[in-house]
Amino acid sequence: MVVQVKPGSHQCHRSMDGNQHKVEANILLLGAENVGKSALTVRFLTRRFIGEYGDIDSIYSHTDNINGREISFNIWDSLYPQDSETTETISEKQLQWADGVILVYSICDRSSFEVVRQQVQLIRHAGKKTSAIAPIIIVGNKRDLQHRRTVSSEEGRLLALSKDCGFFEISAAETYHGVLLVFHGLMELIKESRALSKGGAGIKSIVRSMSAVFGKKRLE
Ligand SMILES: Nc1nc2c(ncn2[C@@H]2O[C@H](COP(=O)(O)OP(=O)(O)OP(=O)(O)O)[C@@H](O)[C@H]2O)c(=O)[nH]1
Ligand SMILES: [Mg+2]
Repeated sequence: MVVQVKPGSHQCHRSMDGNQHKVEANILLLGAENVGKSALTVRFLTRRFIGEYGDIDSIYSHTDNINGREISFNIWDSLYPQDSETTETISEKQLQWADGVILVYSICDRSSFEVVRQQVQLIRHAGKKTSAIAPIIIVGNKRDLQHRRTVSSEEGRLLALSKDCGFFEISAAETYHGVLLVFHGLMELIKESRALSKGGAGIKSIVRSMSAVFGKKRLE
């Protein structure tokens, strides 16, 4: 599975970074219903796949150690709005809260891919107005269900490329490792984005450095 990343210039509104300090970030999970947002969240928090998750809209806190550094994740596992009269599928509050976004679709649910296409557009559009561009990773989940696939890897990768997002195809049901790469990958993008907005470095140099970090990877 291919990873292609490019960070934006999101504003940092918390303390952090610097080698000695704890790094903290707010990560928002979006996407249509039933795509595995809760499965990804619970996998990351507990390393387990429990199968059924219920309709929960919650924010979880989780501290991890990456390369000897304490990293604090606040994870908002959202619900896709069921109200058919609502055209806004992402609230302003969610966008203001998020330092980075994980957009999830199921590789065997074409309509969920279209939801991600709309949501990435909404986020980029909102970012243009505020000049705060949150890093995004697009995730094609349920990779174990190859026989029911309706969205090709290429389509997912191309959407991500065209919108300057990272991209992973994973199975939250089958492996913890892929889920870990998604969250850690997004944290890297958030840190780079903060460094960019602090230091005013050229975006191209950051893109190059991120390509060096991620390049093209294969899972499993
Ligand atoms: N085969 C397979 N099933 C999965 C995978 N991830 C999640 N599921 C299943 O898909 C269903 C929906 O998963 P959830 O994590 O609840 O999805 P969600 O996006 O949080 O759904 P809502 O909260 O209702 O919007 C559940 O039955 C999960 O067991 C996966 O990687 N592979
Ligand atoms: Mg859920």
